[in-house]
Amino acid sequence: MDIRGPSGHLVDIDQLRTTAPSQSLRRLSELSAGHGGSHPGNLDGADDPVVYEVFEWTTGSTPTDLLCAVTVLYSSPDPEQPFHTRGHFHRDPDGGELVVGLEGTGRLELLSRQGEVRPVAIDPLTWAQVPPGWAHRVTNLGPVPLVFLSSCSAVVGHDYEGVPKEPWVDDLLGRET
Ligand code: S6P
Ligand code: ZN
Repeated sequence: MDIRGPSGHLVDIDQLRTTAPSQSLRRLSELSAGHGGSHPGNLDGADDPVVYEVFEWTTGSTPTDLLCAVTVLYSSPDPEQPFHTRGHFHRDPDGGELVVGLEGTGRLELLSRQGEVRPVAIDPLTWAQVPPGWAHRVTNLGPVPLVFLSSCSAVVGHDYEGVPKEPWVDDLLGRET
């Protein structure tokens, strides 16, 4: 069974922009430390390109409600400096997360409070788990947008304090694993 739509993609980004109730994006300048800040635009030719867009749905706002998010992480024009999401801890120390790759390839990166880093490959229709208490970000290691779905408690909360902006993984090493 082929579950791709008429465009040949699992995910229709234009439709997400039309239908998702909550939407946000991050530009290169907001993520600067690991990105150098001098890439050509990848989305609209701007000097400060969109690195990723996030589309979110929630079932409510209690601890038993769920958050579902689709992130579209664009491909960097410089393979030496792949695009990644900012990365965060959850404010709820018991709040884990499920990550499912939809399109493209890359890496989920887990970072403990003690500085341990665990890379996990992200491929289409593969899943990975963020254990409670670990910071997490995703890096796009391919030539096309990396689209992934995340699911966690709706009230898990995002904590960006103490999360380094610099790369957590040596990307040349990361691609060999
Ligand atoms: C939510 C989940 C994702 C990220 C999104 C953007 O818990 O981990 O939806 O929010 O990928 O990442 P960041 O680090 O900018 O929040
Ligand atoms: Zn998260």
